[in-house]
Amino acid sequence: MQQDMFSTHSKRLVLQPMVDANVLYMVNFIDDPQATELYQNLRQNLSWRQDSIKMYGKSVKIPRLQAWYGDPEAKYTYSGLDMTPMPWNDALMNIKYDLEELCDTRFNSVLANYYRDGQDSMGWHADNEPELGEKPVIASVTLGQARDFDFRHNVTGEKVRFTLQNGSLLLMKGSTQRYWQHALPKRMRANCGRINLTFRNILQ
Ligand SMILES: O=C(O)CCC(=O)C(=O)O
Ligand SMILES: [Mn+2]
Repeated sequence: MQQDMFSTHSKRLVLQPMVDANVLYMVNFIDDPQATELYQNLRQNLSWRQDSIKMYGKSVKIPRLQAWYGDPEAKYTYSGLDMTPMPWNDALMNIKYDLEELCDTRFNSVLANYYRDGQDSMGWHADNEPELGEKPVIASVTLGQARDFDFRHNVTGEKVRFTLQNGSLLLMKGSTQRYWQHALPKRMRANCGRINLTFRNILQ
């Protein structure tokens, strides 16, 4: 009994019941006040940029700001954008170390996304670029406004929704990227900002 009571308050990575996937969720990877402080720090101090992508021959601004940090060799092509990493700062490096210990994996880069409000979003996609390898481990940390995050199975169309909380960690492993896409839909009522950090390992 006692142990159960404690375990609900301890930090736990919980395996999610999804077929063809290996998804784990931890509500409080970073405690609330610390996560909010980190949100403010990163919002002010990361080198945010708003990239454009070509759609039907037209240049369209993506609906969020992004920044790419990592080891110098961790170059990445994302939606046709060539991302050369900026050097790690202390805050990102500390999170990376904590994640590497928790997940027993190496990460050499992080894509930071800043959703300024509920109008900012990310469409359906999988993190399946060849430079991530066959079964990438992707550690996704949320700071700031809680937002819905959807998965959709490529074959059955099954949908699974998470509401990613301030300070939470979503870990995607195994064949998750092969069988499922994910998206961050717009939310009219979300009027605060959210930063998402997806730690990745780019293969050389
Ligand atoms: O903001 C999120 O939670 C998702 C970000 C994402 O899917 C990505 O960066 O590839
Ligand atoms: Mn993604």
